[in-house]
Amino acid sequence: MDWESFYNSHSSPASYEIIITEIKQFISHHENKKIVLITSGGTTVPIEQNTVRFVDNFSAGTRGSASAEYFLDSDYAVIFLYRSKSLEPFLRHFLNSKLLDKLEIVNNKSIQVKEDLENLIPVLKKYKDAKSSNNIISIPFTTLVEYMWLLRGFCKLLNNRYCLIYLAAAVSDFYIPPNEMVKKAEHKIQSKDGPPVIALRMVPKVLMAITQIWSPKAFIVSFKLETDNSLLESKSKDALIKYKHQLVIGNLLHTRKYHVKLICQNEIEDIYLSEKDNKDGIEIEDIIVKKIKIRHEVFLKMN
Ligand code: 9Z3
Repeated sequence: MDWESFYNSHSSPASYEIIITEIKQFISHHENKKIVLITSGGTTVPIEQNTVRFVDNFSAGTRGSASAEYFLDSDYAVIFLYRSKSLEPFLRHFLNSKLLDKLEIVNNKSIQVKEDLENLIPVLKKYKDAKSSNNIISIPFTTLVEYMWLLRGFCKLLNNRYCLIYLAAAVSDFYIPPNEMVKKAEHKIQSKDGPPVIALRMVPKVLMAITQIWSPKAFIVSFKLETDNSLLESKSKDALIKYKHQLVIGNLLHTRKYHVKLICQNEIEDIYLSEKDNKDGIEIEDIIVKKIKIRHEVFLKMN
């Protein structure tokens, strides 16, 4: 199925028009600022109409949410399109610090911080600054179809060289077309009928539409996730040749927090996070975003 037929056969998510209006307003509010669209987390593909079960793509949302914080530090306005309940910028630090154990109830009336949370003050400050200056807008998705609609809608609004599109979400390559799903499973599939045979179809590659039709003026960064190191460079380069965008970030599932490859037409740059950096609390996304910022600036000068 091509991407046009995909959109024709799947209706837009609830509140789609309202969300698009919000994003339009956000973009016009930041007319003179660089804007980054970050996608984050994994998509789900329901296997039943009334969904109890679904096929999910792995991603905690660390890459996307951490990158969002560093793009804000680098003076970008951020559109954060993320999988509902995956990690969010700033909030992720609180989830990691056993927050509930550090709070106590006072006189059954209020909540007091029992232990030191001072290390989170800079995070909270940055969150408050980003909110009060309206520098970040977060939009959740759950299913592949919601993601596809929102991605297309946002990309069409971001056809500008000041915009950066950073596709960190883990998007399913496979799905079940709605007409096939209805026939098989209008209601929850019953186990007494034995194991269902489910035929998954290919999801159309929308990267071509982003780079060629929806946002050809933007600086576009895609991610390539592999588990086999011997495929990472070649598949990333294939993507660059096919989609003609600016950068692929290659990573392997098990080393993604410590090593990535920035792959463009004529060079490959390895980024490693040293053990010392890791101990000092430095995140690889900080390095990635600094490097991308420089490349985006060069792109702006050249265009
Ligand atoms: C990535 O490769 C991300 O870096 C991760 C981040 C999903 C590995 P976490 O959120 O993980 O920190 O837990 N994202 C892109 C994955 C993807 O589906 N890429 C497609 C592919 O590899 C191309 S669009 O074919």
